[in-house]
Order: sequence, then C-alpha cells, then structure tokens
Amino acid sequence: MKEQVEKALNSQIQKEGQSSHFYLAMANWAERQGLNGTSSFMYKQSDEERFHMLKLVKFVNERGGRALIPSFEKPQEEFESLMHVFELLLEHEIKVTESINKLVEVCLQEKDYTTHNFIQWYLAEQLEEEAQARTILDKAKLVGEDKAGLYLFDRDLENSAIQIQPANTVNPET
Ligand code: OFO
Repeated sequence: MKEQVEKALNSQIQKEGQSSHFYLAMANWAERQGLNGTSSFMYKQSDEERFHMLKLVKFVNERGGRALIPSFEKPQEEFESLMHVFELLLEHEIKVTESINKLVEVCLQEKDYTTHNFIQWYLAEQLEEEAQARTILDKAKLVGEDKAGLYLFDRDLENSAIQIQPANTVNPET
C-alpha cells in the first residue's frame, strides 16, 4: 500500500473512532436527561461509527498496510440542549465528509483505484448520515423548548419514526 494512502486511511480510522466516542458522550448526556429515544439513537450512531473504524482497520491490514489503533480526545460531557446535540451532530458529519473527500483525492493522486473503490461506500454512507442529521435537526428546531413537543420528538426517535433508513442498508459483513 502506498505510504500516503496508508497515512490518509489511518487518519480516517482516528476520525471514525473519535466520532464513535463523541456520539457515545451525546448518548450518555441524553440518557442522564431522561431522553431515552435520543440516547438509544446516539448509542446506535456510536456503534455504527465504531464499525466504520473497524472496517478501515481490516481493509488496511488486508492490503498489506499497517493499521494504527489511535487514541481519542476526551469528548465534551455537557450539551446546552437537544437542539445543540443535533447541531453538533450535523456539523461533525459535514467535517467527516470533507475528510472522506480528501481521502478520495489522495487515492486518485496515488492512482490507488482499489482503495478509491472501497471508499465509495463511505461516501454513500456520509450522504445518508448528513441527510438524516439535517432531517432530525429540522424537527428539533420546530420543537424548540416546548416540553410536550420534546417528549414526542424523543419518543418518535426511539420508535425510529423520524429516522431515514439508508438506501444501502449497512451490512457489517460487507
Ligand atoms: Fe463514519 O459515518 Fe459518519 O461520520
């Protein structure tokens, strides 16, 4: 595996793991607020990000590279509100998309078409996750500070009523 590609993939491994950590902190905060739907949703998001990290680790090793298990920054523990959580979620996903785009650029510069092909899955995933985060944030904005609205929002999130199912449903075996 080319050095630059390996470096970029290891950097992405760190970002996916950091995302998992960040979302775990959000789940933990939501659980403490009694927002069980939001907390279930964020625990699930955290698991998905960990899966994204593992998928990269395996890919690097299978292609003869050396995956590095990263350390993570301590995520913030407190959030101002439910809306704040979803604002940060969207902001974070936008940054991850930028990072995946940079990874694509490195693959093309290095003419590593196998990795380029592998990364397409992440691009599709980011599209879905950004759309999902936008939808939920729009709903959170509509609800604002209304207590009854917050209750329904959280309950709907628990029942997945306002989640968008990815078109290419994630299969951990692929
Ligand atoms: Fe890893 O899928 Fe978003 O961040």
